[in-house]
Amino acid sequence: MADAIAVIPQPAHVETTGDAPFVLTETTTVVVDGRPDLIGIAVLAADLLGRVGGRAVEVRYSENTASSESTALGVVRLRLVQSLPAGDEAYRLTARSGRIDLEARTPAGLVRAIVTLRQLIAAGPGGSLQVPAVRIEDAPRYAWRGLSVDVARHFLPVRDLKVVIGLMAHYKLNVLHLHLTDDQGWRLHLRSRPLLTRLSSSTSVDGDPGGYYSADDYADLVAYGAVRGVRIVPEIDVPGHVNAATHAYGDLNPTGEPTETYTGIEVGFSRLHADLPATRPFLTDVFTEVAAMTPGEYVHIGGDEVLTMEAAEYATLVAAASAAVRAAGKKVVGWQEIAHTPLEPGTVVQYWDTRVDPAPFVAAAQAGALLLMSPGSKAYLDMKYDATTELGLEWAGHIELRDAYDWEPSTLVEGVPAESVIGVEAAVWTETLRDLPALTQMLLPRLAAIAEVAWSAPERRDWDDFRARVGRQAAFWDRLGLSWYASPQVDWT
Ligand code: TNX
Repeated sequence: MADAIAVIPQPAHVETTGDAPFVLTETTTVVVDGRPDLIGIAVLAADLLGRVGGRAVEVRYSENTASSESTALGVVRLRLVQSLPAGDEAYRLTARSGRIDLEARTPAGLVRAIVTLRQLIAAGPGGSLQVPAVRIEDAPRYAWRGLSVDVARHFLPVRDLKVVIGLMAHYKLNVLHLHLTDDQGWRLHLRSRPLLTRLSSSTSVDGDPGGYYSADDYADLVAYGAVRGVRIVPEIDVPGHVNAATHAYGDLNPTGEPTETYTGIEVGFSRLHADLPATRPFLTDVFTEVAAMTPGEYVHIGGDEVLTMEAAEYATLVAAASAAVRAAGKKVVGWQEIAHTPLEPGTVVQYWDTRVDPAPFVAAAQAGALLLMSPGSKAYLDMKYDATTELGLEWAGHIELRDAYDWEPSTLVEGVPAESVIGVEAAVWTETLRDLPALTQMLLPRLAAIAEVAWSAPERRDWDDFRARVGRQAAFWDRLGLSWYASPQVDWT
């Protein structure tokens, strides 16, 4: 029975009880208290279970079903309880014949329980579907478990991003970081700055088609993520990577003229100017509006790869962007390079460039910054798997599945205080990835590895065990019609 349990990421505590399994039948019903914040989750659970079973699963609200609950076989009961260990995403799952209990302190915890349940469903005798009798208690290691997606180099429509959000939720990731702007395109419509999308959204790398999210599209993504326990962190990348902005608003340039569109893949050439009168109003407008559209706590200001600017001007512009974000009531996230500037305590600094001296990054942590770990050589899922991989880049090396799995976020950078690390984020840059199949080919299977690094306690992680579990994910990806990479490190079943 134990090998029927192949959950990714590995839960904190799993105990098989040896009882008869729970069998999914046409009477399997999701039962939940009729609280408004639980209805969406119950519908999600019924939807996910129904898809696995190939037939609709009903939802019942418990005040109407007190009697049927005790008699009906096949109840999946969702409940909020206060008795679990602290942590918004902790949950308990108890499965036995006729009844499964999913308990958590918050709706987000119930979502984690639901995807664990979904992963436990396996083929039983006679074509049945069953869940082994098991008791699971689980909670994440890190509060921030993210994926950064570059929708600027190539645009991904909302329907494709929803597939990505679904995959993230399936592996208990909880932050979708959207890299919304870069030299090649501006992907979010802002009422305060309409020319950004009007003039700079139709371009992409290599002359491919562009696109942008309307305010309604963005709200739709936020809502789709919220039901699945995935929050959106929008990134507006400044003061470099801004050619889409300087193309739309010529007053951001010393000449006063718009820059040309850019569809190549060089980095580091575009920039804002601290001494131009248009610059600060631009930062204020953009960050204020993006913050207002975003219910989550964080807004990302970018800050990476500004190769043509003096340190003092860079620091001035990072401070101006940060001030606009804070004035709008949000916390600041920025790439590693912002560690070269004075930071307010609590600023999140995202480590990525494994080629440079990490001393400023370590110093920022010692001065009160929080660290998000996205090491290019482990977590950059746009890196090729090996020399034969058709798509992707190579500047941080090749990343096979085991490379993405076998690393420890708290000790990767020497001298970092372990308690400063708030989480782990994978990143996928899209210079060479022009659509969803290309994207998932790079994400799968490595996203599952990063998810386990972020969720599971170090003593619960084991490469050979992960290898066996991930081998059983292929059927799920195939069922969703997703393209994925058949790593030779895994026996795919
Ligand atoms: C570095 S990571 C970049 C991106 C590129 C990526 C390609 C970071 C903060 N900047 O602009 O797309 O490498 O792997």
